[in-house]
Amino acid sequence: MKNIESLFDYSAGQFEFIDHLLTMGVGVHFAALIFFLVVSQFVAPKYRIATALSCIVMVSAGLILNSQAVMWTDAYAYVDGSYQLQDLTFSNGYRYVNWMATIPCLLLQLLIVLNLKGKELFSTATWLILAAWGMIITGYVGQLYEVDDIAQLMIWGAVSTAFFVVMNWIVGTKIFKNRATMLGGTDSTITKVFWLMMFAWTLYPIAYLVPAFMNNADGVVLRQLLFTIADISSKVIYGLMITYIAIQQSAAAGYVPAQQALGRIGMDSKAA
Ligand code: RET
Repeated sequence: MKNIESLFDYSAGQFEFIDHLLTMGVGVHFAALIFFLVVSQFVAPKYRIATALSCIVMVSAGLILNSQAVMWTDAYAYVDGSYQLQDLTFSNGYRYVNWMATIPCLLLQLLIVLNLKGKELFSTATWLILAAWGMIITGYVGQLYEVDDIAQLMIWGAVSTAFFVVMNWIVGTKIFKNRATMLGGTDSTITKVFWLMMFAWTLYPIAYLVPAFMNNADGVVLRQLLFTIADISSKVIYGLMITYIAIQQSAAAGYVPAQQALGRIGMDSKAA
């Protein structure tokens, strides 16, 4: 199956910009990994899995972006003043497969800071993960047609979007219902998380649709730009907000390391 990246030649500027975007993505995710590892000690055990899940997402995304960057530079060579495809091809399909693991992690960390427990946690997570997998699998199939059959791309994209809407609906209802249980004034932060998700997650279907509205080398550049903004927002910034919420709730629940990290009590105090 072909992808639109294989159809065009790229100017040095276009080619290098994509290489820089992908490489920056690697750097940002691994830098954020160090941050999450260091601050996880300030998060109460009840919420620590949320921060651990961010660490897992950072490793997974950092590695896939590294392989995307290597694949991009391996696939083309500079010939007669432009970058042209050689024996290998570049594919975005690896991203979709990676989402099968990262999206469940992102959703689970949300449910943890929303204080969902027991049966409700299990059933909400199950429905969300099934909807996410339905969205990804149908989207994966659709992107296989992006060169040969735009109608198929649109049909599979529409089915995938139906799953996306269901997933967002569940996310929205849980956030707006459960934010009343949240401690330390974090109910307003979780509302911001909701809008961040709506913004960042919507960039992925726009990137999917690029072959339908910008089928040229600039479209390829735009697609990698959209993916990079989406990745950093939906994983790194999102993870920072989730961990901020986890630390605030830990402090409000009386967890001393969180209170110390927030400067609410001195280093030698035992309690607030
Ligand atoms: C697809 C196919 C076209 C329709 C829709 C899609 C949605 C993709 C999304 C991806 C989110 C990815 C994240 C990754 C984090 O690691 C599959 C592109 C709606 C929402 C958050």
